[in-house]
Amino acid sequence: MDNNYTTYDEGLMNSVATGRAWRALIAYSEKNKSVHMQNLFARDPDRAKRYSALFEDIYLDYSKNRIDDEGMSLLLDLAQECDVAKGIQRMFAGEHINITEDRPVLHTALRNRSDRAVLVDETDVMPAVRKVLSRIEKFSNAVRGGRWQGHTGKAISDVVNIGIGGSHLGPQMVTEALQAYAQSGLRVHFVSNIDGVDISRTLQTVNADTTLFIIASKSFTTQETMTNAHAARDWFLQQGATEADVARHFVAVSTNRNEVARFGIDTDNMFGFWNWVGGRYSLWSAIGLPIVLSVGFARFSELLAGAHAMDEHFRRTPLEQNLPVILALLGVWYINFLGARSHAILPYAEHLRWLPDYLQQADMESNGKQTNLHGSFVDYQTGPVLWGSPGSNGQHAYFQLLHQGTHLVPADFIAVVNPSHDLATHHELLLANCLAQSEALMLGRTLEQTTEQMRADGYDDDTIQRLAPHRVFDGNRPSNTILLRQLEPRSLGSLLALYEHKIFVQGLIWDINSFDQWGVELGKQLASEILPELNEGPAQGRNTSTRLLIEYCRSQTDKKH
Ligand code: G6Q
Repeated sequence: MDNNYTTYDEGLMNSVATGRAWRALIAYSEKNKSVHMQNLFARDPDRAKRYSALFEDIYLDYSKNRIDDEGMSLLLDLAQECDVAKGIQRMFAGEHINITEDRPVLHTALRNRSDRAVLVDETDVMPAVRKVLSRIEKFSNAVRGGRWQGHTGKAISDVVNIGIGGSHLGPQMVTEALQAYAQSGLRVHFVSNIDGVDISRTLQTVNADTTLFIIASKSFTTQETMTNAHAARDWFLQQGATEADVARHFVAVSTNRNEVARFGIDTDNMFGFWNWVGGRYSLWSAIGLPIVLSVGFARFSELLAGAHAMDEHFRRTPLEQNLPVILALLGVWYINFLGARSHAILPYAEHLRWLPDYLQQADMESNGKQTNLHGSFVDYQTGPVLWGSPGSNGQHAYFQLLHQGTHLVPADFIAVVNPSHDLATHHELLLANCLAQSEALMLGRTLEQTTEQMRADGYDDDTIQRLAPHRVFDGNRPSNTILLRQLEPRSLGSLLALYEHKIFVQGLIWDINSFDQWGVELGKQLASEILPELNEGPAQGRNTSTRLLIEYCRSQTDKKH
């Protein structure tokens, strides 16, 4: 589709939903929506061989999806019609594809391991990227080696990263994921919430003279981060340190040198990045500093290399074999043609416990959009509600709905073949559960099978008749399974880049800008208006609901401070 329409009405008329491929998919979905995956496997016993791929140490099985070759080829037609291949090239070429902020989108440059230049407005950004990486390497080696010392001459034992959103979720998730590679003796903490509980309970566990604070904020003006950063500095000074000691204990990661200096951090201790790195895509930049401090620069480089390998796959592989494209199209299939509204991320790996939170931001902030690139409201669904938590815990909680609920919830099961611990039985149980769940979701259990099973278990006919319907699973519930041979920096880097690009491809299909986040603005603006009203009372014209809530808070506040 040639996206050169410019007005609101033209945008609507040229909606992807009016295109040939979209209409063909609607017709296909009407014909095929009740086809059971069991039949797809029966018709095509080798299906899983064709609907799977190996990318280095990552095995992706997408055979448990409600789609056949005809459906896949129609989805690929849709990708062609939306010019996905051109969209990918435009991103790597540094075009200003973030049109509402007039910026290129080049987090891929941060992990570019090749000799290729990456041009932003005709300037190669790679020398600057390498320079920051080399400063990070030096600094992290000094901290980890005990040469960077606190103001009393002791080595650093604790790192506290203060940041929120994109300056928090990625580093926290990767640091946890790579715990097996962490340097013992250096603890890394993360503080993000404006709820004072977060910073105060963290400060209770550290000593001022051996703690390094990283203030991570692209803008260095984010209310939550700056409030927590000031609280940390006040606490630090109350512990007997002086203003002059701040430089040994506070470093900044930011794009805003002036604000960093204004806060009182020596700009020699600032690690920069650039406005072409979106917050939720920034863990590959200096925002990854806590990761480097935890696992060391060499491991961080492997993470970058893994992501780069996926970038190369993404930009060079034909659409039909391109893993991010395949995952994106399957997601579009469920959302736009089978009515799914959410997508579950189910890592069967405790070390990946923050992955759902991280992907929640990556996906929902990127594709939770209602306006297309031409300013029209879209007339189709866009990004799903993304949610999840580590297995097997979820099996004892919300899996009931996944198996027998009325919603269609496609899921990604993510597991690691070789664990980082010696508890072999635990790990086999974990893996068996993961594989069993996706199979159960796919197969289900018919009334006849249930009846037969209950009869074999010795139930009488009355009980069978009464209970069997409750024990039926209709199955046909789709999932992808992603197996990492091992949870190591390289495979993790590839996995994360796989999801980043999946999200981007979906944005291309939905004709939206995946790289801005205007939806978070209004709440922020209202919070600053309401803040003084908590003391002074609600402003004239405030709606009754918020007015009464403010008044209730005011009337019930204990006046102890
Ligand atoms: C991410 C968003 C958002 C951002 C935070 C923190 O893409 O832009 O989550 O990362 O609001 O912003 P700062 O890094 O500027 O503090």
